[in-house]
Amino acid sequence: MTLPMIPTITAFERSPDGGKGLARDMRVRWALEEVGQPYEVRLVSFTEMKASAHRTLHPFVQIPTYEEGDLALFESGAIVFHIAERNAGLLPDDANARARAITWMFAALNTMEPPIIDLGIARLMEGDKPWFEQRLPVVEDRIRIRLGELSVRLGDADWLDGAFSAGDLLMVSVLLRLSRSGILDEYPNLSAYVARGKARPAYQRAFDAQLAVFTGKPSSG
Ligand SMILES: N[C@@H](CCC(=O)N[C@@H](CS)C(=O)NCC(=O)O)C(=O)O
Repeated sequence: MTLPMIPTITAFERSPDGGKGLARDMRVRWALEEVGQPYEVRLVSFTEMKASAHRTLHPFVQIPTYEEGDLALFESGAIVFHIAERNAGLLPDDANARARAITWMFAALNTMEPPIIDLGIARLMEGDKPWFEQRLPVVEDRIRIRLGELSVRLGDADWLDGAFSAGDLLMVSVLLRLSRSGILDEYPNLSAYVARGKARPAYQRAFDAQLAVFTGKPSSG
């Protein structure tokens, strides 16, 4: 089933990562590309994002948001879930397999993402603190614990539970945030897993579209 109208998402006019796929509209774009749903993007400046019109859409005044008719959603995980529920391709038909895929969506956002975000925050906001060098290994080791466990579970499988699902889409999106840290390289099967995600044509289209916002060049997709 196809969504009845073209949804509009919000994204940064100037993403802090320079359009390298780390802002969270990327995971929503990727999900929309996977299911073949066209979408529109409303770019917002930081000032616009913090203004009252956006606050009506997003109580925490962040991106991404998702509007489809009279439905307005926030939280990238909820948006990806909405897309996956209403379109074929991101959640299995079998009820148990579907529940497991949804479990991986939560695991990506609730278990894996928080320590990874902590590292980003530590680097960005605590780098000048006298205790930064002591805290950094603690933060990194918390990530390593989770990566080690995930690595064991993935083993030599392509995806976390059978076919590619919204669980993989979110997990790869979250792990991508480690790209610049080098930590992911310590887990070759996870590096290969992320590379498999990035190699998907839908990911490539989403990435190109996000990067095009930054470069000003139209995406090829
Ligand atoms: N849990 C939210 C997090 C959203 C979020 O942190 N968005 C970032 C961009 S990736 C943002 O808008 N940051 C600006 C801010 O928080 O002021 C989600 O997954 O959608």
